[in-house]
Amino acid sequence: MHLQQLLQDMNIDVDTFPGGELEVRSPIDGKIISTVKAHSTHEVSEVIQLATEASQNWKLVPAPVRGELIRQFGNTLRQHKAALGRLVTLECGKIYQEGLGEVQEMIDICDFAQGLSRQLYGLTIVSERPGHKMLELWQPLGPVGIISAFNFPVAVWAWNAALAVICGNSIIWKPSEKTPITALVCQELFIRTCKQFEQAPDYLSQVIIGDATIGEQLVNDRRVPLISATGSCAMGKKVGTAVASRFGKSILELGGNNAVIVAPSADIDMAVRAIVFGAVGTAGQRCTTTRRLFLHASIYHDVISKLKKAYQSISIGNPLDENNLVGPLIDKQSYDAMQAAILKAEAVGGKVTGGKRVNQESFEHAYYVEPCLIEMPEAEKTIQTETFAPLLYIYPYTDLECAVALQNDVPQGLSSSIFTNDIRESELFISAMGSDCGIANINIGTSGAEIGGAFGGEKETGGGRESGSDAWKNYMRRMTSTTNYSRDLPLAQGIKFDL
Ligand code: UN1
Repeated sequence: MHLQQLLQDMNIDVDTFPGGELEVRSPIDGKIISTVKAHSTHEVSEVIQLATEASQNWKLVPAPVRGELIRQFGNTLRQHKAALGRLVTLECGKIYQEGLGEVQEMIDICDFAQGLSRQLYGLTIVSERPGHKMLELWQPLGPVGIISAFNFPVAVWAWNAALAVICGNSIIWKPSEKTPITALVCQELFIRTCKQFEQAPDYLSQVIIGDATIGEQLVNDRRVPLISATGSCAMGKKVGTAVASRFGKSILELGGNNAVIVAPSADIDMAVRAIVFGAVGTAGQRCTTTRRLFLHASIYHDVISKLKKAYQSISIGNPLDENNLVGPLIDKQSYDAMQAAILKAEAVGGKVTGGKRVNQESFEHAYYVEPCLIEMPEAEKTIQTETFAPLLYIYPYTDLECAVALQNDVPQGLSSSIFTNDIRESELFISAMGSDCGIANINIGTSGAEIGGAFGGEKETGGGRESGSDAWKNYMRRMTSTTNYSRDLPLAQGIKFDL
């Protein structure tokens, strides 16, 4: 699959991207597919200036008209879904079905955002003073910086971009340096849509390419009131503190350490399917990947043997081949981290099944691995770190409240799920005594969230919410306005101040 062909399929001129010093490799075979030019510090500053000017114009366009642009962008994506899905696969290595799923997620958020563009509702609030009324209004922010990770190279940008744009902001995208081509292509498709749309100002959307220093520059610039960042907890800590130190706003969507609990009453076959998809999908490289499994002692062996059987049937290989369910890891660094985690688990008595490198002869410079199950000794403290690889740590439990406590006993708080047919257990799980995560599912796995809900998690996951529900409010500033329509000037709190 050649990059040139995919670009042609989307009517993108190959010369649109001048080559440069940054090499882009496909994890499918580890070979260079293109080079791209990184932005200089001066250029990034210029981009921010242009974004500031664009936002001044865009915020004057009525929100439903802004929504119309996003509707049209959704249609552009529909037109190129297959080619863009393939490009996602080529650049980040997820299987083609998942590449298509990612583009579908972009289309869905466009529809959602367009609907929202007529529903950016404020409030009317009764006043304690006669002849007064209060309003809560929502206003655009300005340029929004979006930092995205390699594992969802297009969908996470779209969640942020679609909402930020209908809310009246301009956008600046800093994609992962591992996946800049998908970003440049999405930008091209967005610009193409803007060109047909009279009210869209130039530079409404821009992309900056480069390493972490470019990201830091964006994060530290006061002209960018909101930074939405997706990535590791370590990255988020830096971004969050830097933005806070200049009193900017941030939306952080960071690491997870997501668990599934399987209770005695669960539909075991359903649970196994969900666990396998959650643990091995995207080769374990989703922030929502299932990383820990708590199995009730009464069903422990049954589930383990079914999991082992399922794991054996998983075909691993070229993600463009639709027979394969698991593609490569992103790079060697990721493979090394996985192997180190396996050794660490073995050292404390973990029983490891799988985890070995495969297809090395056909893909010398690519890293395909068997997904790995690790049965952990009961006494061992639940694993605290997220390794971005298909590793599933399994623990037995006897008491549900203890299992929930163990599930919560990690620094991260993104996604969680329980498989049970006992209403007492499922209600406990989503009660104040239950899961402490941003996402808590019942009889559904930890990954594959729909765009309609607010997406994000607690604790070191960063606390941000993106995508559905009222996440749009993060992309606007809240204004409280009190109007006096009386002939007096009564003060609040009954204060007398007579001149
Ligand atoms: C991510 O891995 O950063 O819920 C996002 C899911 C996807 C999004 C994952 N809809 O798995």
